[in-house]
Order: sequence, then C-alpha cells, then structure tokens
Amino acid sequence: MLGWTGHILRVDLTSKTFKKESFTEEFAKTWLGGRGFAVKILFDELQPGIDPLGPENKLVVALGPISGIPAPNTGKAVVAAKSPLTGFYGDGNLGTRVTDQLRKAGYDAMIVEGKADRPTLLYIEDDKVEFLAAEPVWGKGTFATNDWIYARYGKGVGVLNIGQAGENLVRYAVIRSMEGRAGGRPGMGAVMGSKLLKAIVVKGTKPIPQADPAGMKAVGTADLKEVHRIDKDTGWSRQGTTGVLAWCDEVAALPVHNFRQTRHPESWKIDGQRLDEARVATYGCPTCTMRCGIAIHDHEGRESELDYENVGLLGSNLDVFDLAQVGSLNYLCDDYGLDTMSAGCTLGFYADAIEHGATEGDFRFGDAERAKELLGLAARREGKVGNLLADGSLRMARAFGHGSEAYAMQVKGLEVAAYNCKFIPGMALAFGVAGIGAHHREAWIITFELKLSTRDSYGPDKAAKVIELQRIRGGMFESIVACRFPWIEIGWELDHYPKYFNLVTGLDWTLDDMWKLADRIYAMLKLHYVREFPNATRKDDYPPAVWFQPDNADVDGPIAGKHLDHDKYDQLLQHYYDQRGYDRRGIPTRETLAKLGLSREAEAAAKYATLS
Ligand code: PTT
Ligand code: SF4
Repeated sequence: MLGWTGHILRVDLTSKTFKKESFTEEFAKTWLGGRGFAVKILFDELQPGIDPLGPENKLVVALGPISGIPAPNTGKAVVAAKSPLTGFYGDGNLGTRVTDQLRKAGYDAMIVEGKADRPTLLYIEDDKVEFLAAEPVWGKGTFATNDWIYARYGKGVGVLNIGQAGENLVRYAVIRSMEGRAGGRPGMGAVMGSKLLKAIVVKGTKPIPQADPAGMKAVGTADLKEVHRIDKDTGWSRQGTTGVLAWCDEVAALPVHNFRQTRHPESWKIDGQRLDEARVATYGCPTCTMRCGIAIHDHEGRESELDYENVGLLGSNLDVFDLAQVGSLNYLCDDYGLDTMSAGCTLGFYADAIEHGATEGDFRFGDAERAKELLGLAARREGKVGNLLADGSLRMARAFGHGSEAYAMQVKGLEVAAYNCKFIPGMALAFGVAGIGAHHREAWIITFELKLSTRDSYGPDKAAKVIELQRIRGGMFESIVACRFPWIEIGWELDHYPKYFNLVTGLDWTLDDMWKLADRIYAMLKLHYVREFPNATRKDDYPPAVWFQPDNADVDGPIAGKHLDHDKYDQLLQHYYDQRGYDRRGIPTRETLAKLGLSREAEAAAKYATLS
C-alpha cells in the first residue's frame, strides 16, 4: 500500500503504553485519511453517552495521503474527539509541523486514550514514545509552553499544545500549534486537558511511502512556485482572510452587536487594509507559499496574528473597532487556548443578555478592557461568570432563560462563524447542516449566493450548492488533508488534488471518487449525531432563531426590513434532505446508507436510534 504509512499509533495515557497498529488497504481507500479516518475510528471505538471529558473519550490526530508531501499547502492536520461543547463528534483543522513529522515517524494517525496521572508531555520520535513530566508548564499559556518545548527539542519538531483553557476544561478550548494557528473549535483542547495531556511533540526521520516520489516532487515543487506567483499577482495574502470584512460590511453580513446589526460605520478601522498597514510579521503553515498569517502589535505591544473570524467575532461583534484592542483579545485567546470564535460569540451573547435584562452584569458592548478580564475568568473558570462563560453560549442561555436561547448564536451548541445570515438563506442552511455544529468550514456558500444576487431565493439549487461545497471542503480537503485556500482564494483548480493523490498512492481516482468519500463522511457525521441524540429532529438543523424574527430586521441599508422566512427555510432544508437521501428528521435512510457502503454502521447506529 503506497501513499499511506499503513500505521496508526495508539497511546494509552493511563497505562503509559503504546502500540503501532496496521490498517488495511480497504480501510485506507474507504476513509482516505484526516476526517475520514477520525469519523470511522471514533464511531467504532466510542460508546455513545460517554463523558467527553472522561478518560473513555479518545483524541484522534489524523493526516492524509498528501500530508507532509511537498505540494501546495499540505501542512495541515485534523484533530477530533467527542466534543464537550456539542456532545457528539467534533473536529478541527490546524496548520502544524506534526503533519510531516508524524508521517515521517511512520504513522498516518494517532489515537490518544485514557488519562495520565500527572501533567504529561507525549514525546514521539520514530518508533519511540515517551511519557514526560509537564509540571513546569502546567498552568502556563501556549506561548510560554511552546518556547519551553522549542528550547528542549529545537524548532524542527511538530508541537500541539494547550493553554489554561484546555487544562480547566473550557468547552471551547482549542489545540494550538505555533507552526500554524489553532484548531479543534468544539473543545478538542479540553479533551487534551481532561487527559492531563499538555503537549504532543513529534519528530520523524523516515521517508513517506509514495508510488511516484520523483513525479510528485517535480509536480509539487513546480506547483508551489506557481501558487506563490498567482498569490503575488492577485495580492490575496496582503489582507488574507480579513479582506472579506469590508465586503461583509458592504453587503450587510457583518456580525455587529451580537449579530443584531449587519454593518457599522467604524468597521473600516478593523478591515483588511488597516491590518495590512499595521502588519509587523507574516506567518504561514508548513509547505505554504501563500502565507496568510498577518500579525500586528496589540494594545499591550505583543504580536497577535489575526484572521477574519477573529476580527469579526472579537471585534465588530463586540462593538470593538480598535484593531490593537481586537489584537489583545485575540492574543489572550491564543495564549489561554480559547477558540476565538466561540469566545467572541459567547461574550457577545453575554452583553446582549445583560442588555435585554435576561441577567445582571457589568459587561457592555465596546468594553474591550472588561472583555479581556472576562476571557481570563473563562479560561480559569473563575467564579460564577467565569464558569458560565466557559460553558459556551447555549448552556449560558439555558441558565439565564427569559427566551435568551433565541439570540445565543450557535447551532447544535457550536457558535456560528462571522457571517450574519439575517437574510442569507443558503449560508444559514450551511450553518444548520454543517457536520459538527455551525462552522463555515464546510459550505461557504455566501460569496456564491450574494455575488449572484440570489439572496432571497430558497430554491433547490442552493441546497445543491451547499452539498457541492460540503463535498469539496468538508469532504475532500479534510480527508486528503490540505489547506483549501489555494482553491477558494486564488483559483487553484480542484483537479490538482486527485492528481497529487494518484501520484502518491498509484491509484486512479477522479473528483467523483472524492465526492463519494465525502458523502460517506457526511452520513457518518449524522450517525454520530443520532447515536448521541436519538430524538433528533429537523429543528436541530435550524440556525439561531433571532434570524427569523421580524423585529430583529435591519432598519436601513441593503436588507432593511428583511429576515429569514421560517417556512421557506424549512422547504430549503427539505431540498437538502431530499438531495442527500435523508429522512424528514435529517437522518440518512437505510437505503442511502447501504448505497454508501455503510450497512454495518447503520446496524450499529440502529441499536440507539430508529433509522427509516
Ligand atoms: C477554524 C477557526 C478559524 S477559521 C479561525 S480564523 W479562519 C479561528 N482561528 C483561531 C485562532 O487563530 N486562534 C484561536 N485561539 N482560535 C481560533 N479559532 C478559529 O478557528 C486557519 C486557516 C483559516 S483562518 C481558515 S478559515 C481555513 N481553514 C481551513 C480548514 O478548516 N480546513 C482546511 N482544510 N483548510 C483550511 N484553511 C484555512 O486555515 P478549526 P488554522 Mg483552525 C489565531 O481550526 O477548529 O477548524 O476552526 O486552522 O491552522 O488555524 O488555519 O478566517
Ligand atoms: Fe496556512 Fe494560510 Fe497557507 Fe492555508 S494559506 S496553509 S491557512 S498560511
């Protein structure tokens, strides 16, 4: 079997043992890698109903067949586990050198299970695995932890680590890597913390098996140069992801004031142009030639790396229009290891709940200094407010009552990304049916939807577009494991990816084969969900209720008086289910599962929930 190492590293923190396990060629071809591996492994190995923060949960770090290969933007890894935020499968994707180092150590994935008896650093070097004391950095932030690790092992190693948020089991704690950014929004950092696992450090020295290494090297090296050239020509990485902020403001899609407003006259102060002007450094993931990590000096003079989601949710959503202050909030999230997006939505919800009298408190929109203190309270789970914030917006709303759940900006417990869908039905659907709760990663239909001016349509074509994008983004890119930005941002053709895949595996796949894999993954995500929530209904695939409310509509601007239509959204959702072969609850039918080769998985799920 070429293209895969054929091995998974299984580490048990309780017994301090490890095993090198083999997988079959059939497993590799059915699940490919990354998210594909993770959905299957966690489905087979986790009992529904387990405590996501208990030792029985497992953390999977999974790579793909092109991970670590010199080709455009292959320095990404998938981290997955049962989510403490949403209560079912959760994952994330982050740039890290663990990608190539773990593959060079001889593994396509690792599974971490059990719980250590003391703060632990897992050190992996080829066939060696060591369980080392991490007390010197327990209680420390991710920057200090990373410095400590680099000082001991050098900068060539791959590192995943957590900050205080992960240690204190904040439900939206992320995993950080200084060789990329952060990943695992639905609390993958808390899963590490629950296992007393402070960091994973990886070093590998073996070659990655490939069918045609010379051919891959020639194609990959040329393509890396070409991607660099196109990026320079188009100028995309000047502003990177933050280039979209000014557009969101223009088309009334920016989150402002906990998504109550869609535009703001001061938004220009935190847009991509201002970020580029304030740039003090540029960072990128391994094997990337269009590096988009733009760092500025924050209010306290520290370097802070900003993306659109971070600026939209910690900036405009909180009415903070001072870029340096947004940088500070972002820096704190990075250091504590909090997901910037859930943190921004949860703080926004808190300020909104106070404003609407659902609770009492001293936090107001625009108060960046208090927001900084609150992030600290959340990361340390300090006091009543810290504990409430640490549990995310849905649990907080349930604690407050007074109808506040309507404006907790989340789906299935995961907070939404920075696209205000008051009147953007397709993107609202994309959040509703995203595989792990609201995430823009899987179907970023908003640009297609608004650039074609089909904003007020709820037709079957929108459902079809969401499925097409899910296949590309949530399926192929998450399983072959590569950054999707060359495709989405600079127009790098999708055909390149089966070509890379075929060069390393010796297979003859087309994009259609990738879409079949993607559909299998999406069905599995739903099986994960229904196994945990047997009474699931189509309402679970609805976006936040506030977007449907007429009294929340904009009073002026391009979408004045408009809001999502409940019945039409339900029809759009039905188009999605029909096209996917799901029943009226949004669960794949037995027939659909059989077509996808998932009859055994259907039987396993049917023990817990009724399948049609
Ligand atoms: C992703 C989510 C995003 S998506 C952002 S900004 W974005 C936030 N970044 C955070 C951060 O930074 N610090 C922090 N403490 N929390 C953060 N949470 C948020 O996490 C990211 C880039 C970006 S920047 C995006 S869109 C693309 N995402 C990709 C993806 O998901 N898959 C893929 N195959 N390629 C992608 N390329 C791009 O990667 P999650 P990263 Mg992240 C400081 O993890 O859980 O998936 O949520 O991955 O290495 O940080 O790169 O405007
Ligand atoms: Fe990382 Fe940005 Fe490069 Fe993608 S484009 S690999 S997110 S630096």
